[in-house]
Amino acid sequence: MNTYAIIALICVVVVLIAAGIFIGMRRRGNDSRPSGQSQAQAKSQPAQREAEEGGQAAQLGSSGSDERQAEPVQAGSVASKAAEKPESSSSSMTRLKAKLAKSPNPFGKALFSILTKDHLSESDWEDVEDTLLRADVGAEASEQLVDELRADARVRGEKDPQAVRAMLREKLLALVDTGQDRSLAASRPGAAKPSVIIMVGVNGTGKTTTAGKLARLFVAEGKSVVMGAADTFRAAAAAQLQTWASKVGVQVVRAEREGADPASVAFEAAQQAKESGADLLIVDTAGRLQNKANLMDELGKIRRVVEKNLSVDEVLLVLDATTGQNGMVQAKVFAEAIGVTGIVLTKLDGSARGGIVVSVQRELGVPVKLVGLGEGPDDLSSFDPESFVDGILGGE
Ligand SMILES: Nc1nc2c(ncn2[C@@H]2O[C@H](COP(=O)(O)OP(=O)(O)OP(=O)(O)O)[C@@H](O)[C@H]2O)c(=O)[nH]1
Ligand SMILES: [Mg+2]
Repeated sequence: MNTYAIIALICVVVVLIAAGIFIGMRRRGNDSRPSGQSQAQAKSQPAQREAEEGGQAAQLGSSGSDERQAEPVQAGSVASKAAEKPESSSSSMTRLKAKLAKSPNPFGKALFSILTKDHLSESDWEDVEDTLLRADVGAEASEQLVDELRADARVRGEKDPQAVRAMLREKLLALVDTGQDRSLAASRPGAAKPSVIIMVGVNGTGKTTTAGKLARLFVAEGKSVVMGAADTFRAAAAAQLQTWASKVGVQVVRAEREGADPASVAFEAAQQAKESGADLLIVDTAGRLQNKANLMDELGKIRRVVEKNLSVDEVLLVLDATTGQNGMVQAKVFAEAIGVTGIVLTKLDGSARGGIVVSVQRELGVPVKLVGLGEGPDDLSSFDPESFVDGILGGE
């Protein structure tokens, strides 16, 4: 091989080596980026997420459109917000029983301190009666309790404070009446489906708030609820109900304009509750003064139109515990206008006059079924006479 051939061969080898190095460097550069496969995955993951989100959005969209069909106004707010999980009824009962037992109307405590005196004078007995009257127990019941206490040999002879307390507790329990059925018709075995609850009362007693709290309680029990905003007096009233309902994913049937006929909303709500097979229909009504005859007639009409589709199981009269004996006058007129099956005593958390429980039950012959113990969403409790009496007796 001559010199030229050797040089040519070396040049070829050098070129081949250089080409090899160049290709190797390109490979390494490529390895620092995703391989063909991982690039595809990196692309496919967001694509998959998009697809999933798209699917969820589509699902929300479809339920939103269901809501829109059922409830043309503000339907989106029900469907698009995640529903809150209300407190379970057993946990709220324990919490609220404790709250009720700490109620700020310890008139029983005042009675107790009089009754444990060494010698009870006439003026002491007058103090006992005054204490009962101030707590809104009502004249008739107060007199009866004083007579019973005076006649009771144990009071005259008993000096042990614990025994006096136990006796007083027993008498107050009898006055509050432990024998009544305080359950809501909707919660009884074999309840109608849908069961109907209509909320009534004068202005500002807590009807809408209680309707909202009640809906939460039923949702917590796994029941399906439809609400009817038959307070068409102010647009804000339906919006207020809608806010409560949206939090727990409940459908509200409401009028599209302020001033619409409340009975027609109630009729529509009953029809929708029936068609959708809901467990419950809760109808909120506008506050009204009991002396406005036309407004009281309107309540009767609301009841009658609902009854074209469903039977009305429960009419709850919502009374503000702080209004005292005025509440009694209201209660009677409402009972005549629409029939009342139970009383909700609201704002008991801020009232020193828990005795209204006794007077209203006596006056109407219907039990206090629920008590409002605050503005919080889960501050509604079934009325428990024992916790209530412990509350009015105050701590040991
Ligand atoms: N402290 C306390 N406040 C309550 C309770 N129940 C309701 N409220 C408050 O009372 C006010 C009136 O409540 P609403 O539910 O709007 O009363 P309403 O009866 O629907 O009023 P109208 O529809 O205007 O007649 C609100 O500020 C509620 O938060 C309760 O049990 N305790
Ligand atoms: Mg209201």
